[in-house]
Amino acid sequence: MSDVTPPTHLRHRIGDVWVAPRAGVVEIRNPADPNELVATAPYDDADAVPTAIASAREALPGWSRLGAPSRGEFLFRAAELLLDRASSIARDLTREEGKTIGEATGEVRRAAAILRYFAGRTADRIGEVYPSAAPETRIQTVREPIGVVAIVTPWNFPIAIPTWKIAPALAYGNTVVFKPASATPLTAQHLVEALVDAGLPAGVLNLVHVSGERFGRQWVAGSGVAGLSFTGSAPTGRRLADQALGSGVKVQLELGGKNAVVVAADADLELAADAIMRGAFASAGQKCTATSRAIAVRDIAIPLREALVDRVSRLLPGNPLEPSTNLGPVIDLAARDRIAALVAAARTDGARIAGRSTAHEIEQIGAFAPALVLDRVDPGASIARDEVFGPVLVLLEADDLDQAIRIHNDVAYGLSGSLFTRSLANADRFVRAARVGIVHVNGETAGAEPHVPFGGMKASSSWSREQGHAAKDFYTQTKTVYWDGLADIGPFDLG
Ligand code: UN1
Repeated sequence: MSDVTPPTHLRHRIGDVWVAPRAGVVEIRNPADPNELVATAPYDDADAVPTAIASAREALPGWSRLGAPSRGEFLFRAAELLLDRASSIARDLTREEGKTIGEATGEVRRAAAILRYFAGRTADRIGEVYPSAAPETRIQTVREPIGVVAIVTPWNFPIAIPTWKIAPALAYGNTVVFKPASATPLTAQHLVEALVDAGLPAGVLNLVHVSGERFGRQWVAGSGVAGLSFTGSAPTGRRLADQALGSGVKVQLELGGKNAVVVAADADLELAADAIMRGAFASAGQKCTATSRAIAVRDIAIPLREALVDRVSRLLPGNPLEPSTNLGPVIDLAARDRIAALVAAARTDGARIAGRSTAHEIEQIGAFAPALVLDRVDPGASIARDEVFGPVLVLLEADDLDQAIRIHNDVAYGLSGSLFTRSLANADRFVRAARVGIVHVNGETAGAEPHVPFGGMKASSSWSREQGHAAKDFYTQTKTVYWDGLADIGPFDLG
């Protein structure tokens, strides 16, 4: 399967130059075939973070002063460029991250849609006018940028998530230091190239390829960064947030999930089984919105298990560049081993593998984890409570809908959840009781449209939401203007 495409040697983007590595590089290998070197990227350059922040600060006055719709033009152009380049970017995304080519292509198109959405938002109102108790005063609010924003993103959506942070940051007049996941620097570079090629002024968007550890040490130290938007693991997010809050930085976190689909006794079984499969096994389960638990009300538990066991056996691991492949690898061999250890521990605690994907020799070469359906799992066991971030679905049973909702809510996370039912009363009960930021009725737990808020409750987020109009709340601050001492223009004719 090895590919003849030569590796790309990646650079930082700081100000208006692409900066070569000074302190060695990290090798990015294709998770489906680790013999293939996809890219090399800088990893430990001491200067990259401070110089990128300085460059973003320098660019801030000019960028924030531009008329917002003029900023939108850059985003519209970048969207066009991503679409023009969609097939080659998607190919690199798959070679780097491992998701199937269909999913990768969809993700690049999604990034273009997000850019367009936020480009359009630059023509929205930026404030409001209020009356005052005093007749000679009128009060106005104006949204202003917050300043330099640090954007730290995960590898599992290596273009969509950076775009849904960078696009609103830029649209609302901020400048950016972007630190992508160390595992997916090539896709990050494609996004930055599209924005640079769209004509973005120097320093408005800076890209640093550094380890999380170096970034963690350097980003906040006396730097003048105003905001941090982070999506990734809970421990890293909490650590960065602690540093940020100690320095007065505005923070937004999107962390893990342990999302469940509840299947009521009156559900459309086929619809539910198909949605659970997509939610659990697309992107090899590596989404914070993935379905990792299916909670069936007793009467439907056995038919649901049979439907899922049948469907999972039809998943076949393969080269994710082949359009027919329906199960790609996980991100790397360490992730494969970590997932295998979690499954082994669950089995020691009594879980049973009820069904799995079909074995294939490619599993010997690449970082493939089998798609698994586990049953006989105790709702209190780690595999039923902690995020796996891999293709593992846990089946749980409940006596009735109320108990199912209790199990649904009884985890630390609260990102997304779904109920399958034909009853409006059941759906209404679930929608109100679910302690999650995103609720689906008769749909899969993953997926997010760009024009509505995205985010979780409890340990999944830091109260704020991303995308849609919610993005404005994070990437702007409000100035309240009292226009005092206005002239009394005297009586005038209202007729
Ligand atoms: C989706 O479900 O399409 O990291 C997006 C993640 C989430 C994004 C999910 N923040 O998986």
